[in-house]
Amino acid sequence: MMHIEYSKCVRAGWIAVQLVTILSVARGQNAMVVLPSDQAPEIIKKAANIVPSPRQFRWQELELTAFFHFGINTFTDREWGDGKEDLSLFDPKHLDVRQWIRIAKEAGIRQVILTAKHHDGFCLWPSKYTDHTIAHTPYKGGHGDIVKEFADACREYGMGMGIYLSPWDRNSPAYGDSAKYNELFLHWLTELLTNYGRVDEVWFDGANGEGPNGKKQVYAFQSWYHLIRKLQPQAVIAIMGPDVRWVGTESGQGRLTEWSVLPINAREQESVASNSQKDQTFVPLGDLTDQDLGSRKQLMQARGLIWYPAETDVSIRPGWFYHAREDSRVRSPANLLDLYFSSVGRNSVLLLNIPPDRDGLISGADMRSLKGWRKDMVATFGVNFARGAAVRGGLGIRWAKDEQDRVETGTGAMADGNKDTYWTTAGKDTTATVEIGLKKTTTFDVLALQEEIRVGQRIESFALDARVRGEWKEIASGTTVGYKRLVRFSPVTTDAVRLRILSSRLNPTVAELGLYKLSE
Ligand code: FUL
Ligand code: CA
Repeated sequence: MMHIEYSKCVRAGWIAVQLVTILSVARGQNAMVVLPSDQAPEIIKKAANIVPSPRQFRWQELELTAFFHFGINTFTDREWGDGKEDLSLFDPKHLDVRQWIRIAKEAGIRQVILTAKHHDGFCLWPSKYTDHTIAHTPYKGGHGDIVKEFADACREYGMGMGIYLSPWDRNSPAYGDSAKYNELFLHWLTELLTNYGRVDEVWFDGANGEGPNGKKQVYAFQSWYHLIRKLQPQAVIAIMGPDVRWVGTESGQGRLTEWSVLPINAREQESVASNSQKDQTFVPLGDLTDQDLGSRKQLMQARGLIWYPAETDVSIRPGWFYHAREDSRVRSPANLLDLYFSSVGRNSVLLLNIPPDRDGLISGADMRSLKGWRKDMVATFGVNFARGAAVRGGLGIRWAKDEQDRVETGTGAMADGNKDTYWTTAGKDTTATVEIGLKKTTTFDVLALQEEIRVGQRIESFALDARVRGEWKEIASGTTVGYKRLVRFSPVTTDAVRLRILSSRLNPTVAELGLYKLSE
């Protein structure tokens, strides 16, 4: 998949120089300015208080999202179309979008994204602004609208709805005439964001394969973001956008240390300060494919800090589009479970691509894998052996939007099955040792930790011990937690564990601690 490799590089390099706009800075907490006079402790404290915007938080909690790559490439057997395809090839005879959504839903997926237009410029909706659309295909005699079918099915199944709209366009004659194309792009966005109901995610790809002699198009991202905020304010703008960042690889492997708070290099620091309630433009420091994006060392170089969480996009097959030759190379249920551990379990959201075939259906192999995966997920995470445990040390709090409305709930908040209650240290302690008495002796091999990220991401290092024959024995450890951290280890049988928080940026929180047993 050489072109996928290529797109990766392009996207990574592009992000490094891309300006990210921070719109609607929520009371200075979704983004903060670092002053030249701020010393290390002040910078760390600021980082520990940066929180997700409501739209970012909603997205983070979804955990599992899916991509449907479907378009003219499905019929030409290609990954990147050149925009010159014969549209009479597009003829999915048994297309059933409800089947896609039902299968995704049964797999535990909560939001889905459709490639409304890929790099070939072919629109799955009958846009008024180009002829290169579904209206010029045999599908439903030219009266089809797959974006509409998709939106309707999402609504029917209570599924979040997202749109992928490729900035790179190999068909549009306007492409390369920057002002003209940017205008056109606004028309496409307006159609997609006004005619189909609620949209929850807009995904802008960074891929651009134009060679040295190719057309040079400068994208007017700022105006696109403004339009999205105006038409669908709840939608997160992902990848080439300010709300969600690319994890930096298409392997499905997130970083073992993943910070959602990143340093940025404000273009003009004074203007950030004076415009903190308005739209502001920031430059993320460095390359977003780097291993270390948010450590203390990185933060020291920051002129600003933002909440910019990672999304892990990966395909269930080698390619993004369906190819019959890959039917035997669909990821197994065990492999999908591994993906869950290496994405969601590493403070990221999983975006799993499931490409419909030429009939317009999710094919059998993919369906079977997804079913098997779901079964394993339920078997593993159905019962939390720590639920209702006695937690010794610290205190418990019910999260409230307004700081003054916080209510103490008792330390059991750490494992009460409620993500709105959390455990924290008394006072300003940044380390802690907490004994957790289980209700009965059990065998488990997975630790799940979740921070209350609505107060910030803070934990830098932790370990878990089990009491075995009267002695504490370390069984798991890790660095960052964030929204969720999963650690697997050899099965342990005990009735008591001890969580040691070894380092954090401010008093740490644990919204939920889970102990699980992988299914055999
Ligand atoms: C890449 C694109 O070039 C691929 O075709 C695919 O859409 C993937 C999700 O992003 O950059
Ligand atoms: Ca809780």
